[in-house]
Amino acid sequence: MKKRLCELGLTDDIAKEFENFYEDGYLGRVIAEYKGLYRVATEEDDILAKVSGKIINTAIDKSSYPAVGDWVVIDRINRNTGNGVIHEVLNRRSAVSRKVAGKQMDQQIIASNIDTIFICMSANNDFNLRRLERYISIGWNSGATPVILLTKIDLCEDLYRIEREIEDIAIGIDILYVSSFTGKGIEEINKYLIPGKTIAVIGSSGVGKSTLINLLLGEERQQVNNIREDDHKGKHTTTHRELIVLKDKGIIIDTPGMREIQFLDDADGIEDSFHEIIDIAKGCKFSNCKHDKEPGCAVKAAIEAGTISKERLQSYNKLKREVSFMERKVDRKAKSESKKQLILKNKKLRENKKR
Ligand SMILES: Nc1nc2c(ncn2[C@@H]2O[C@H](COP(=O)(O)OP(=O)(O)OP(=O)(O)O)[C@@H](O)[C@H]2O)c(=O)[nH]1
Ligand SMILES: [Mg+2]
Ligand SMILES: [Zn+2]
Repeated sequence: MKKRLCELGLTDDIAKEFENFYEDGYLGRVIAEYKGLYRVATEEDDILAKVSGKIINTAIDKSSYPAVGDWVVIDRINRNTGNGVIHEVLNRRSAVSRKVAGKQMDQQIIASNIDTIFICMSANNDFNLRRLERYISIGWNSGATPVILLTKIDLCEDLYRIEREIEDIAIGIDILYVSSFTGKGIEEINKYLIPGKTIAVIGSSGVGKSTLINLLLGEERQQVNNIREDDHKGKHTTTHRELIVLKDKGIIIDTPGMREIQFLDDADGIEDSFHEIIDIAKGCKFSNCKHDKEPGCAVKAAIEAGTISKERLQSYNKLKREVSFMERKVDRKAKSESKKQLILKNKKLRENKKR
């Protein structure tokens, strides 16, 4: 197999998909995304590329466009002749995505074909358990394995309390406690850095994602915020997603901090991150129990018994409400759009079959 593409995470599976379907074109991986332009790494070179007219014309939504981490078919492997053209996006094996509410509901791919997601949250005053729950549900949704990285532990005075709190909500997830400043916990990260495997680093702005990546890289490659901690609020230092190959340590994707407002999780992710509530709810008398005032509610009983916290249930209910609100909104939009999309989708399927 190709050496450089292997360093970029090429698997037999992807090589096979590429060979079965395409006779023209070359295989590459999207390593950065700018406005309307992508940087694609190929066996020979990194090329700037646009998407083909066909991709634009058959796009169903944002997620039909290439994203960082995607394996794509491109028309050249070196930059001898201007910008390249991306003709196809291979099936995504996994993807971190979020629903974005703009003019219309849209699915945005943050990073694709990833094996592990580092969910970063700082252990200082920004620590927020409810936000962490949201990130975890995005994590489970992706199809990759979420790992929690509690960052900046040098700034934390009561790590013990935070540890207890996280362990309660992050059932079945590895938790690492790190500081890029003191180097504490950084060793532990190594076991996740595996050649050919891709890690996406997500988390709010300013939690130290890029600082950590620079430390793992051993060079100051990613720009980090150098202003004093308190002045930094609200600014995004990393402005675009970028895939970086760590020598012999796999592949890592840096992302700009997400704004909370854009968290619109999928129902599935919520079910995964609150599975202890779902389990307990199986014991409720009514199958459609809202765990509010219904008699025979097992969840309420569990709260009284102290098995789960009241806040945890509130946060679960809140997320569920948001999701159903959004689904209704999307539903209305989808109805008017669905016919058009179905036609396009069928057309795309037919074209793929023909190849
Ligand atoms: N005390 C302390 N500060 C840190 C640590 N890691 C990063 N910082 C500081 O936190 C600030 C933000 O770090 P960045 O790496 O730019 O954060 P980011 O998550 O990449 O932020 P965005 O790119 O905006 O999403 C910088 O001032 C860093 O110096 C740490 O382990 N301890
Ligand atoms: Mg950054
Ligand atoms: Zn109930």
